[in-house]
Amino acid sequence: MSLIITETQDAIGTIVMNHIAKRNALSEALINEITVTLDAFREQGIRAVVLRAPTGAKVWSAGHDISELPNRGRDPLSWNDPLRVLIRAIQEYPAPIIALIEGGVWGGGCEVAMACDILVATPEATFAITPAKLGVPYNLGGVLTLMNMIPLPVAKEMLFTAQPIPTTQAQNLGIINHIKAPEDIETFVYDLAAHIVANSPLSVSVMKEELRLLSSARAITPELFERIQGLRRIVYDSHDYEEGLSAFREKRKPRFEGR
Ligand code: LCV
Repeated sequence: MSLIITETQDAIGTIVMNHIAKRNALSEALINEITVTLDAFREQGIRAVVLRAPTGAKVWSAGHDISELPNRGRDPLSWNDPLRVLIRAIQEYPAPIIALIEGGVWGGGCEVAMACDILVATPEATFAITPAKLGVPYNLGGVLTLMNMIPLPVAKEMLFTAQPIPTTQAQNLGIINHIKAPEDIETFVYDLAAHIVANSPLSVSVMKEELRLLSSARAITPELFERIQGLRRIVYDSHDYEEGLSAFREKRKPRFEGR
């Protein structure tokens, strides 16, 4: 059974993440279906994509599929991790992708939403960045996404507390473009998409790629990179990393010991 629902109409493509039983946890299977669909949309010349959960969803995405995180001793968010593959596929898709957000957005789900070009959310939506809750070492790409989108003190609060922030605060921070009531959000998003597809697709796709390249341009020395990787290894080699995953599996609060 497919984990997504897809539709195309008038050069606008829609991908509905539809793995409700696992709250749209970003499993390799779900991610593969999304990336295969984006490839098909690219072939069809789709000029705007809407990425969403089903209407009225309480959870947009529960983030990385925790059951697929590797055991202690292996980088859980390396280059080839499916979540990183999906984020690059969204960022490199040659047309705008609009996140239509209802419900809670958790962990890597926030990165997927923030990788989209335009975000429109209902008032009830929330956004939580959760590696600290799981004992996971956030990766460089994820940290850079946050640094590009929100002021450092707010990024630190979201990362250190792992607590959700409401849509109003996300809009004040510029994380999301618009807040729309559940009964209005669909019409609004597809009107926005219609404006995009009426414009020059070459001009739009080149500007999207220029913005991606410039916003990811960061001078980083090999020493800096290796220091960061060494710091992250301390985390994913730790007892606490294993404790975070076990606690989720056993549906209990983690007991982190700082080792
Ligand atoms: C696998 C899940 C998940 C899930 N994975 O429903 O950003 S990082 O670095 O942290 C990155 C590593 C990352 O993204 O990590 C994941 C971060 N996500 C979270 O911490 C959210 C974890 N999920 C929850 O807190 C709750 O599931 C929410 C609040 C999303 C929904 O709560 P609700 O009561 O509606 P359940 O918790 O009962 O979940 C329903 C089923 O989905 C599974 C969960 O294990 C349960 O499966 P079973 O029915 O088999 O028990 N599930 C939920 N999230 N991220 N599986």
